[in-house]
Amino acid sequence: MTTLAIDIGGTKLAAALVDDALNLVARRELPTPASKTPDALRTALQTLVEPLFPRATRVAIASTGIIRDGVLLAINPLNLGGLLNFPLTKTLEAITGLPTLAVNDAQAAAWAEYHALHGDYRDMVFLTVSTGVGGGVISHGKLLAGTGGLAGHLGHTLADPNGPMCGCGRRGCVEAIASGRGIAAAAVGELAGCDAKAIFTRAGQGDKQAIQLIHRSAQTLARLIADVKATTDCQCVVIGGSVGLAEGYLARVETCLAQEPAVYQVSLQSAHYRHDAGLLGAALLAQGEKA
Ligand code: ADP
Ligand code: BMX
Ligand code: ZN
Repeated sequence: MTTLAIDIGGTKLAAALVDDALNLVARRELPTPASKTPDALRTALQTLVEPLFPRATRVAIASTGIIRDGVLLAINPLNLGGLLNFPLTKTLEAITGLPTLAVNDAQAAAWAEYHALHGDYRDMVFLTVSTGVGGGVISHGKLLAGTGGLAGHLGHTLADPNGPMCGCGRRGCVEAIASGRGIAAAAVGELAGCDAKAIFTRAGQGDKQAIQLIHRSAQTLARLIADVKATTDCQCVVIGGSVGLAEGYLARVETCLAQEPAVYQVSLQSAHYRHDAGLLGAALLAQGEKA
């Protein structure tokens, strides 16, 4: 079977064809439209998948947002230009005529990364530091989705009660500080208006504010990881997303985590599948569904 895998993030849309051996070909990417109206996302998805779906037998989507009954419900609508909900499976079924499965992006990536681990792992947590901060929890070898799809939304745990407002309506979430959007939102002066990617470039050139903004993100993520260790007793935490995979970021998180008491220490790894973890996890989950 050939799966058309789609990854919907707050910044970019990706799609590729994935075979049963998890080989990924014909990968395409487009920017995520920042629009409150579902039409813009529908049109972008159609453009993205049009050259691919004639070669596929099913569709598997990893998407930002809470995925409930095939519908995307934003917990942080600001990450999607204000879009609150979107009928994901219905839209892709209408475009492609193929059976479609949808799952949260970080949950999907967690599933792929769990399968890439070597050794006797039963409990692991995946964190994406990207437009937002997402999470996926594997407990006793099972992916936790929760009854309503909310499980693993670790970016919306509390980092600082006096911190910035989060788009989810809560003040001081991890996401509001550590995510790409959170890093960019805190920039002032010369760096005001820069995105996280540009801030990483400036940090590489020695800019003090840029280095401090990245440190604040890494410190916040490390504290979250200590909380995650206390909650799940996971054997490892895997980090993905473009911020999470940026050069030097994981090392900073490791340095911050090392300052926590020994009981909270856990091994950290970069995502084995890098930027394709969501695509491959969705494809794997579709393989596991007996049609
Ligand atoms: P999505 O959230 O759509 O899944 P990404 O994982 O690419 O997409 O995350 C987007 C965020 O990562 C943005 O805030 C962007 O500025 C930032 N970013 C993209 N590329 C890099 C990079 N090379 N280094 C650091 N940050 C990056
Ligand atoms: C947000 C939330 C999560 C998602 C996470 C990472 C929305 C639209 N998304 O916390 O569901 O997993 O961002 O998403 O509320 P990404 O866009 O950064 O990949
Ligand atoms: Zn929040």
